[in-house]
Amino acid sequence: MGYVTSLCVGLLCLFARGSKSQESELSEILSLIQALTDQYTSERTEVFSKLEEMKTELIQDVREMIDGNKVQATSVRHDLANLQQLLETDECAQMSHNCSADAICIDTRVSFRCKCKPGLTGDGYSCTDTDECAANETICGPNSVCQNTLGSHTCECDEGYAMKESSGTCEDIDECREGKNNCSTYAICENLPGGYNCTCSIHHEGDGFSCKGIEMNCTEPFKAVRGIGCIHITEESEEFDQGRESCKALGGDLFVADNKDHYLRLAQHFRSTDQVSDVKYMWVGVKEGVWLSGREVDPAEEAPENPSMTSEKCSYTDGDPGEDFLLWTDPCYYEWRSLCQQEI
Ligand SMILES: [Ca+2]
Ligand SMILES: [Ca+2]
Repeated sequence: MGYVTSLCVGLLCLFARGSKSQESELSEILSLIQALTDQYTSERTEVFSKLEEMKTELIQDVREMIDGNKVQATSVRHDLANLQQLLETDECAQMSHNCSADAICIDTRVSFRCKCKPGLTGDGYSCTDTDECAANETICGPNSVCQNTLGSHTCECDEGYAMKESSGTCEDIDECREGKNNCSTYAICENLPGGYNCTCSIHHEGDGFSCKGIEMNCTEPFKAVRGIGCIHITEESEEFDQGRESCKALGGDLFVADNKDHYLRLAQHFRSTDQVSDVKYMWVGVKEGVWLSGREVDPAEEAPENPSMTSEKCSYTDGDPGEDFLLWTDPCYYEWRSLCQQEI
């Protein structure tokens, strides 16, 4: 404040001394006023109000001097009018500024300022966009496409990917889990990076999007159960080896699940029927590496050979619909019924 005050007081003194022609002095004053105003445009309101106060006083002083001297009054009045007009004009609102179209115009007391829009660089009269995509190839992260825009850029995820808010990157959409797939009801959906696969389930054929059941030619007494196979439960309770022979005599062998899903489908089938409610335990075969209820079968411990057992323990299934359909072992001389399967 001290600087402004002393300078302005100095200007008034300069004018009052009358050492130069009034016209040139006024012009000098005006340009200094403008310089001061520009200098402090962006400063605090306190400075503005003080400056405004000083301007009013200065203009008043000049008016009084003109009235007193009656010298070149017209010219001085004209400059004063210009000064007032400058102070009152909003170049931004009147669109009389020459800021870049990509800049923001800010009105100041005697002029205006140009400021490039966010994301653009330049002096306000000319503004240039930065191509963030070219400047940083990894700005959008993996699995996305960067698109430069004026003042910014956008990141669009590749097809099959979606922006995950927690990580801020494009991650694979699990179409199978999220139900965003067109797989047939009779198909198995497999999630893949950026897509998914549909494969018709067992005993169905088609392209995965449209699947229909294939004909299952089971011979009596085997019954076709789609998704499981041709199966039959023996009437007699027998030891393991005898039960297996009974299956073979009917044209099949002991049931062996291909994988965990196959086994779960079998469990589901029995749960949905009351077929085994009075059977409970059935001899079955077992294959190495098959997972049952999340537990890996250890063939050495649970079922040494497939499907014939040479150890003293043989594999059976607990078919009680109220229980988990699990695989267990019992001494092979126990007598259970057998779950037989016929190859299609
Ligand atoms: Ca840009
Ligand atoms: Ca996917």
